[in-house]
Amino acid sequence: MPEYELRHDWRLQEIEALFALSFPDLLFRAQSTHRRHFDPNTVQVSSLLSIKTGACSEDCAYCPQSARYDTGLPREDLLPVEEVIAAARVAQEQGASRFCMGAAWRSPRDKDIDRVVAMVEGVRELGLETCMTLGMLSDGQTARLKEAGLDYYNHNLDTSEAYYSEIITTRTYQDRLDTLKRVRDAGINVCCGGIVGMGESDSDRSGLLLELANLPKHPESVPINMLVRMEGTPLAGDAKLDPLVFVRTIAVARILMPRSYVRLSAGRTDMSDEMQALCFLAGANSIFYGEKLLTAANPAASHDRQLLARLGMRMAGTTVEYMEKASERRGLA
Ligand code: SAM
Ligand code: DTB
Ligand code: SF4
Repeated sequence: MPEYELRHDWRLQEIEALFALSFPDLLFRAQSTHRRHFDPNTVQVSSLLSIKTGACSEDCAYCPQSARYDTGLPREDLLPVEEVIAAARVAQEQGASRFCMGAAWRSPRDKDIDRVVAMVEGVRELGLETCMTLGMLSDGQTARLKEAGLDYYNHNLDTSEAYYSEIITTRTYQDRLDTLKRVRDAGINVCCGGIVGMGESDSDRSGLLLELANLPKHPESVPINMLVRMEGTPLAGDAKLDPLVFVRTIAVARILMPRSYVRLSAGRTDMSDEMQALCFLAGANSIFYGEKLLTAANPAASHDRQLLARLGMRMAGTTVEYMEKASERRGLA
């Protein structure tokens, strides 16, 4: 692979220039990059479960789980481990290869970690990859999660540093970067991306991708979420982003982070099949799969299977190597 492809020294103007390419030029470049590193017809699928819902102390303007907004969302305490394992089993039967568990916390309390660790161990035992998103972590917590065998930790930068304070005031951009560093240093794979369609400028979208691409190591997984305008949140009435700008954002992410999985994440219920096909062409190679994200709707699993079939694409199975490890753990090898 040419060295220039894994850069960590991007300048904002260069990224803005990629966004400014003609749509055919941008998509051709993104698809060419994609093909050098991935099978362009395969999509990794992850399923999500909210393991603790609502009543969150933070003020993220997009989020229905913040205690500050009246969104009518029922709150739920940390789920029992068996309930989480049962949901993971269903996701696996539907074809998911990774199970992502999300909690509406600013950061977990140490006393929550024992149960969270049991969830990671139980889901791994099924032969699924594991991902958690629990907010900010301490060094001790990342060590516990690593020891439990957590594969990925999701913690998003959400937007550019410049626009961040318009969206969240209860924790800083630097707090997020600090957690990402702890996760990376603990040897857990990083899942980090953001949200577009929150009223940010073109330059903010470039700024978000600049931060991601210039991290010391590219995140293994980069979720690009389209804002889901949730009733009762400050952003509920925001104008819809031009779908072609969303596709461009995916394409630029693919060019900047050639070896990362770029996930076409939240917001797919508002996207046509054709728009999603364009996102795959632009280099997206991962989706959230299953009827629900954390609290918002997601396309039906059967619809996604049909869409991939219509496109002649397929879901990536859990890697053989991973399945072998799982059966070894279960003493079946
Ligand atoms: N509380 C933890 C945190 O904030 O890190 C973990 C869960 S939080 C819901 C995970 C991510 O979901 C957020 O960082 C944000 O990027 C995404 N998200 C939340 N609400 C969203 C919405 N309405 N539309 C799109 N993405 C959303
Ligand atoms: C991510 O980037 N998107 C997912 C996952 N990481 C945790 C969450 C999307 C949440 C959409 C709104 C909801 O379901 O509440
Ligand atoms: Fe809480 Fe996470 Fe929602 Fe922010 S995004 S309000 S931290 S659940």
